[in-house]
Amino acid sequence: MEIDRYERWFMIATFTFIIGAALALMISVVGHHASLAESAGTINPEDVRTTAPFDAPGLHPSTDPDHDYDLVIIAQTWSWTPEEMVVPVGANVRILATSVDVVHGLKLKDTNANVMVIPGQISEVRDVHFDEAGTYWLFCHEYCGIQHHNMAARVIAE
Ligand SMILES: [Cu+2]
Repeated sequence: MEIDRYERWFMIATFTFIIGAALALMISVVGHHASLAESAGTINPEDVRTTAPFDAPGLHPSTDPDHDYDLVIIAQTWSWTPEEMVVPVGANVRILATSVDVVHGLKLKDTNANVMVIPGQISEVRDVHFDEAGTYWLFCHEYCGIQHHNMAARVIAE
């Protein structure tokens, strides 16, 4: 069977791209510990501020044996509570987040934390590491209204 030269190159390029994408996915999962967020339960959005652990947002010793700390975060239009958090460098942190109003998105720059924050749901991100001292910006990545672009907080590793 005769295959046209350009068609052959196109097939090779397509095959190479697919293999490359599969390799990139494997490197993300194995090398960088990328994983889907796990369901950590439900919560009544109206009772968030009086329900543990969200009645005390911020950094606490973890209740999970695999983690050093729990970072408890509440999302609301258009801010995060707390707006500034301090974590020890090198700590293995579990993030627990929920929303009291609309759907938000939690993206902690330079970490693996990237999760939807949905009213009624508790979002959990496991194995968040702060290997270098500095400021890690926390952004909302789900459009949530006119001040969405100002919805930021920071985690300071020191
Ligand atoms: Cu937003």
